[in-house]
Amino acid sequence: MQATQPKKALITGITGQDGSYLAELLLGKGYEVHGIIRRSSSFNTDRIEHLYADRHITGAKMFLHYGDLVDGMGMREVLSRVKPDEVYNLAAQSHVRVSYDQPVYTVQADALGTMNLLEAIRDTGLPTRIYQASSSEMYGKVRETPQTELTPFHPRSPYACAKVFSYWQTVNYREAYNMYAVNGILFNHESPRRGETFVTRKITRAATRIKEGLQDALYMGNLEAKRDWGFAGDYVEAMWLMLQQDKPEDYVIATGETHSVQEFLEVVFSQLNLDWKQYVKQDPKYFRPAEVDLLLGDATKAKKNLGWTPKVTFKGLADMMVKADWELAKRERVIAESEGKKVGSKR
Ligand code: NDP
Ligand code: GDR
Repeated sequence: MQATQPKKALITGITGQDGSYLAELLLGKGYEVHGIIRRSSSFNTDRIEHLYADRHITGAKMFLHYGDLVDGMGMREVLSRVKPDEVYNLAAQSHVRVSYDQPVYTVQADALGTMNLLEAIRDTGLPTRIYQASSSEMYGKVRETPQTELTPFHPRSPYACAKVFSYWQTVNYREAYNMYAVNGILFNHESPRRGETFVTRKITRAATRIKEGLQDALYMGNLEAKRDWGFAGDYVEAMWLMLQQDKPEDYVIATGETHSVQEFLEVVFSQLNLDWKQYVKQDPKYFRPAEVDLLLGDATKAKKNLGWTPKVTFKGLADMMVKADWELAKRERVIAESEGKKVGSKR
């Protein structure tokens, strides 16, 4: 009897926060995982280093391919070579503030990049399923709270406009070509692997470094914005579930709780027995030309159809991130001391 072939998944953005958790999840389920990585002059594979096995070793299950979403020809070439069962399009210039500095590039990667991928899949003629990383940022200037799959979009940044374009192209390829193409409208999700310039990680890095005497102040933007923050590890499971259904549909993924940036500051600094007001200063540089004031998602549909619910709470998430970053700060302190650098006293 012939052994069944493992399912093949292709992840764009595998080196990012979500890509690394998703690769871990799929490898655990026995998938052969392929990832697109960008050529970079310094290593950009830190988050997936622990998953990588030399391809010459028997049993290696993860393979990396150089590529860029902006390069449509390259995407076609990888798609037709790998022939994946499932594609997870997680690659993006994902920073909202940066999208104001690099609007055209953001649109090239986050909007046209998705088109390149959808077209490449259509070209192969294979029944490949695709997950598109849509975002709660698409709701922008919110028309109703909580936000559901039916809430209208009002994007407030070049990033969000690009994501709205990709959302509708995904819907259109589903309707026009009968492709299994779905949008996960994910609300903010964080982890110890979150990029260091996103607000939660910026706070946990700074607070723990302040605790270890490595920095004195934290410069921030708008502290009043409210977000529905969940744990990335929980959210990648929802991505996978969305591609395992009989019918392709779009889903909101959220915790159903909202908290302000200031509340996140309070929780994190108090875990370290510090008073955030003594260290946090505001810098206009971190304010956005247009802000998204309040996000709160309703994931009832995901709960009902996918059986998905978040496991990690707001407090649990902050604890997890503080713990990981405190370890990191302690190691940084040891290195700084061994190099004879001046470090402050422990607070
Ligand atoms: P990250 O910023 O951590 O990761 C982005 C990934 O995309 C990285 O692997 C990056 O590569 C890659 N990338 C960027 N531009 C290109 C390009 N032109 N071609 C190929 N690869 C590229 O994002 P997250 O993991 O947090 O998010 C994953 C996706 O989900 C993104 O599309 C994001 O917009 C979306 N999203 C995220 C949410 C969140 O709260 N995290 C919520 C809703 C949606 P490199 O390492 O080389 O920079
Ligand atoms: P967001 O996440 O824009 O929601 O996009 P981010 O963590 O960058 O900002 C959240 C809120 O915090 C406010 N803020 C600051 N933000 C940053 N980065 N730095 C600061 O110093 C600061 N001070 C206050 C912001 O103004 C904002 O209101 C994230 C990304 O992952 C997107 O890719 C994703 O689509 C959405 O989440 C859902």
